[in-house]
Amino acid sequence: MSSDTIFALATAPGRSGIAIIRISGPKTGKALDRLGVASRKPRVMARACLKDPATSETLDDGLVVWFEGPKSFTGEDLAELHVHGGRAVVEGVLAALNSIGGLRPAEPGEFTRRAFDAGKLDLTQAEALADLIDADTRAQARQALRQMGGALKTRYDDWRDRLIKALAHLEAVIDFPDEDLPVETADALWTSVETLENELGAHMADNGRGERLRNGVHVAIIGPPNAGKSSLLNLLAQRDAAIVSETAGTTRDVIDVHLDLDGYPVLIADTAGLRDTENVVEDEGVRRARDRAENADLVIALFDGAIYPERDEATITLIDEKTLVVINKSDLLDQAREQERDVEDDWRVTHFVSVKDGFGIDLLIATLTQRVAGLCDARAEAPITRARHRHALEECRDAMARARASTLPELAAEDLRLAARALGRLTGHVDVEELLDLVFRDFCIGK
Ligand SMILES: Nc1nc2c(ncn2[C@@H]2O[C@H](COP(=O)(O)OP(=O)(O)OP(=O)(O)O)[C@@H](O)[C@H]2O)c(=O)[nH]1
Ligand SMILES: [Mg+2]
Repeated sequence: MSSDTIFALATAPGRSGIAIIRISGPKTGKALDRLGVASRKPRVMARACLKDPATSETLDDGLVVWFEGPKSFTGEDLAELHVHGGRAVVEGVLAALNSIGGLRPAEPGEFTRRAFDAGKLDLTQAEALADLIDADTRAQARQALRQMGGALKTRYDDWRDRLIKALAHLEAVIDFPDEDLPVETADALWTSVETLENELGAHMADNGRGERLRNGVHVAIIGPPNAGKSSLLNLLAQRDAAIVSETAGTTRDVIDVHLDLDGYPVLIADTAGLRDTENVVEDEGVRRARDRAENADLVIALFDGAIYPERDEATITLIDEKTLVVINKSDLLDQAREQERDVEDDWRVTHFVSVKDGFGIDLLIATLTQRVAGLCDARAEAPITRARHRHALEECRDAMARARASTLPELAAEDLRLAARALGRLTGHVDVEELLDLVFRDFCIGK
């Protein structure tokens, strides 16, 4: 473990009421001495006048908390300086810390890395901490908090323990073929591997809920030109994100907007109206629109009510289970047309709306929210939140399947070892070095 003492601004840079500077490492106490901070009562905030070690000039009148290792986030001696969040104050204190021998600015994610090295958290918890800091919506924060509390760690550790136990049994069978091992040892071990495989399979068959909640649900608005797609996007975004005009073919690029639907993160895309065109730019827009529709979790197919019941074939062909069919401009539909809509069931119309007068919009948002929640709703248990987890779990499952199918016990043992190692990589138990950089790279300085 590194013996450097590190420091960094832990709060966002820029002006603020309060800024927090964190120091961690063996020289933390010395750093406090040099700043003129006397209090060493653990986990108690103390008022302190911070002085420049070189000039004794007052840098700030703030608060300091001292955490004596190992009872700290990093497991080392650690202090937090709560100072006034002006640029001059923060820079003054950071410069003062930098002037103290044995102290250096922290690398991105270094505090959390030290917490990991000290065994304060495993990799899934470190990732959850990053997710919590990045969480934009309540549901994302809830998921991150649950994972940070060890929901994934507990499960993966348990699986790994059971695999290692099965491996130990198998090795006993290999090493002592002539001993009087209970006959059921071999049977029991394979039953337990099969049970594990099933549990793993169930955990993986989560339809990507956790990853979706972490990344946001992708929704695409598609439809013929002039249907009001951009108007709908602007209404949902509550701002003029996309240009609206009566000219068909206005939107060319895909325009993405982030929405928070009842705590669920959504990335909604406005796209170019679908039509055949000679214009190369518009044609590229149409290609991108189709591409988005294909890759989206949910699609809103928006039709132009001004020409209803005439329908746009290009859009109709894209309708599938993930599509909400919406007719816009219902303000233009007369009574007769409204009755007609009841017969048109092959359209699979779910909503008539008018972006212009707001008709049906609340219901559309409610349906959208419900569908979004259904796609990423976290059940009580913790779902997989990253592709990294999924890859390791796949590797583990495949290795277990190979082990069970193997006719040579020695080969089966090797596969069980690989399976356990895959789980170990998830939590950071074995083979972690190359992974650590990957995981901590996403952190910013001060975490
Ligand atoms: N009457 C009526 N007009 C609407 C409604 N919604 C949109 N419009 C109008 O329809 C026209 C086209 O709207 P846009 O939002 O630009 O349509 P679009 O689907 O994005 O069109 P493209 O980008 O060309 O594919 C504009 O003049 C809007 O003001 C509505 O509910 N009722
Ligand atoms: Mg548009």
